[in-house]
Amino acid sequence: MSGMGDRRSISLTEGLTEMESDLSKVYAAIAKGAMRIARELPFRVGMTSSVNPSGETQAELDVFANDLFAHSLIDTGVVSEVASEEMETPMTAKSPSPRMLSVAMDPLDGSSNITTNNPLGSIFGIWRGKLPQPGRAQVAAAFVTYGPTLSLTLTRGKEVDQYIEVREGAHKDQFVRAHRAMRLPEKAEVYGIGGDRAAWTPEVKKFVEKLEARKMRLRYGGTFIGDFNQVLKRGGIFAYPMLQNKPDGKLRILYETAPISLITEYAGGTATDGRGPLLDLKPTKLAQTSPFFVGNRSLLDELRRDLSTPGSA
Ligand code: FDP
Repeated sequence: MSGMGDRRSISLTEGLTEMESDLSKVYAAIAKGAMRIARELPFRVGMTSSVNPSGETQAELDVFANDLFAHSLIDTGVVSEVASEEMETPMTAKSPSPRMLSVAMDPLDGSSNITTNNPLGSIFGIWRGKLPQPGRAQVAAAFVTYGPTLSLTLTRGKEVDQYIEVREGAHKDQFVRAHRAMRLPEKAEVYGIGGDRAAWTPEVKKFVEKLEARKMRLRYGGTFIGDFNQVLKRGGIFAYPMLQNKPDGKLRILYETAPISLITEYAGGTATDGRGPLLDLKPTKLAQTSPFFVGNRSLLDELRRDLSTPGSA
């Protein structure tokens, strides 16, 4: 992975010139929205009385982030459809066309962390044409972390770059490239597995016991994006597996796991639902969930072997 800062600081505006113009407009809208949300965060920590399509009570910030991103993405003029974890039906452009881009997003990942001041995120998968489509068909993907720093990680061709917001100096209030062509480190350091341990399948339980025996570091903060970002930087595995009472796990394919799987593959890692590549799943519903495991190839190969030999993992 490249170190902090290229020799000369590259701003996001410069980085976007290396991309197709419709995609650069989408990334610019995401960057602008992310900065706005980061500034609003301290003032919007309440809950609303409404629920999202998955039945979860919406936080004020969920609604704010959803409206902001959905409108600004449609306003780029290159996006025909925005599907979101927070909307029952997608928002569409006035004159949609199959050649235009479609965005599936989780506008605010990890809402339960709002009140505790832990990291939050936003996730975006970008396709051409109507959704749902398999993750493999994505033209690009991006995620934002709202943490000690505001970062924007995005695919550029088949590479992954990470930008951070600069708070002083010549690039004040701009995103500047901190990492170009990121790669997952070979050494796997951290792991974070969601769901009730008692509800894990015996194979998942035994796999995790092996990670523990190797003294890998447990990192589970309750925001998928925050936890995944640690895997991207430190190597390891994040999972929200199949549970005894929830065989399809919790995380949504289009809004959450497909975009992160694309980013992971471009950074040299891989992701699976426990049966095959996550990116090859063909969701038929926008909010469809699946079991999810993402991280270093070597660990995921090991997991695949353990999952395919039930009881003897
Ligand atoms: P949240 O419910 O707070 O929105 O997207 C769902 C998600 O957060 C992920 O960000 C997170 O990894 C996971 O759920 C946490 O679920 P658990 O509370 O079951 O651990």
